[in-house]
Amino acid sequence: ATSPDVISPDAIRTLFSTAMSEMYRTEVPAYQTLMELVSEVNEAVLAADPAERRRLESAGGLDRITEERHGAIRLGTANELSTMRRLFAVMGMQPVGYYDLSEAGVPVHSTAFRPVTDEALGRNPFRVFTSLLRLDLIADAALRREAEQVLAARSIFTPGCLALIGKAEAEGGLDEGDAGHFVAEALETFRWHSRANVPLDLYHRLHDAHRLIADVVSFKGPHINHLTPRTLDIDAVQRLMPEKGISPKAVVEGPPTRRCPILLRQTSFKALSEPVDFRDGDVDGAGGGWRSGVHTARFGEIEQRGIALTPKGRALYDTLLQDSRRLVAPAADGSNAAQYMAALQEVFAPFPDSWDDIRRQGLGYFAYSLTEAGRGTPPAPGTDLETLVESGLVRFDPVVYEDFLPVSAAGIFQSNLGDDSQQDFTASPNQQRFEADLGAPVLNPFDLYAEVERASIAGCGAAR
Ligand code: OOG
Ligand code: NI
Repeated sequence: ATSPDVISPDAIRTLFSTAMSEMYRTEVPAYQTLMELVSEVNEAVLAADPAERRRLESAGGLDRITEERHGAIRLGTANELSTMRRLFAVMGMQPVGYYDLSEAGVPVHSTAFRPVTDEALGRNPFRVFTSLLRLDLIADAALRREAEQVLAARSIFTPGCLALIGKAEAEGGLDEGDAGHFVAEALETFRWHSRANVPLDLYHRLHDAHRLIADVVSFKGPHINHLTPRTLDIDAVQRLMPEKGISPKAVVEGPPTRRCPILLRQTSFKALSEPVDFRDGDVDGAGGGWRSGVHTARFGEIEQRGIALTPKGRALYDTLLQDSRRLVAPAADGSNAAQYMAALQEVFAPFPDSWDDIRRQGLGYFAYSLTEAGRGTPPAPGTDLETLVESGLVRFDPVVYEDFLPVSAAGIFQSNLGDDSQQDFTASPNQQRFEADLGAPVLNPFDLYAEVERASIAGCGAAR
């Protein structure tokens, strides 16, 4: 039974995302600089485009833009992943989508924990891209066993956090006091640790197998590796970053610049090299002392979100992206960045660039609502949707893409792992294994967008 004092999971999510942002700001000062730049650019965009400001205001999207951010973590074991699922559930975040990154040379597979209803997204869209390390892709069996032992011995959640997750499950939520404690305890899992869990020698061997393995295995917990604010003009932020002393990666991932933004565009700046103390002795700490070294893990990223595409739209996007990359493969050192961006722009020309064309061709999801005229003269239930749109009684707004893109994510990983870490793994998506480790199926993002569209049409009293 749900206790009467439980507060909304959305409120806990907001407490948590605020606390994470504060923590990251003090840990990574460049994040603060980036946040300031993004809010300047967003203000400028809205000042220059009053129509867009009004549209965002009326669609209820303006408030959330300054709040908006996502983060990312990388986990080591099935138990960590399934417990993380329970932790995020306390904050109303569900696993959505399956991303296989082995294909792109990164030995992980991932999901995004996020709110799933329109209402919850409107309150606070905070999400966490969560990857699980795939030790099965590591060739060296002895090293794999060593890594497994280190991971098996760590516990990334505080006892207090585990107790409160259990309490939330048993009582259908947390009251205000418990929610505050829960957020403080959960934050510990995401904190940076400047003392490694392993001796320097093992760190080097893990690092040689893949930098990502060292990042996951060597530490006490899955430090949050970036927090990403949302911008309304990613090209402007990319251009202005160097002026603020931040050097961005060479190319913006995702679709090209367009009038009608689709899916997700992302760029990041390089990870910081941070001092770390490694154990001097063996894994058990025998030997006593510490040796200093460095580790590169944490970075900054920005994103611009566009319309969620239908399976048909997404297939077109995937084809065009592949075509552009066949024409010009973006070099890790950025030497052909301009050619790549030009090729992208050119190859994407066939993708319609007006909301109405995107809608008519069934490429994107839209939310329908009654216009002022429509509210004045409510249409008879079951009136044909197109008729209502044509007669100006119903309007449509693009549904925002709330998820991630595997090729882009791989580009973000790569740019932060360093150019030396390009490695070939056999592509081996294994959603079944991922879901078994997660302890639940992942939700299908297309179903969620289709439901938003369907509900909006029903809300207008229209039929399709
Ligand atoms: C995650 C990289 C992917 C995104 O926004 O696509 C990502 C990671 O580096 O752990 O953050
Ligand atoms: Ni990210």
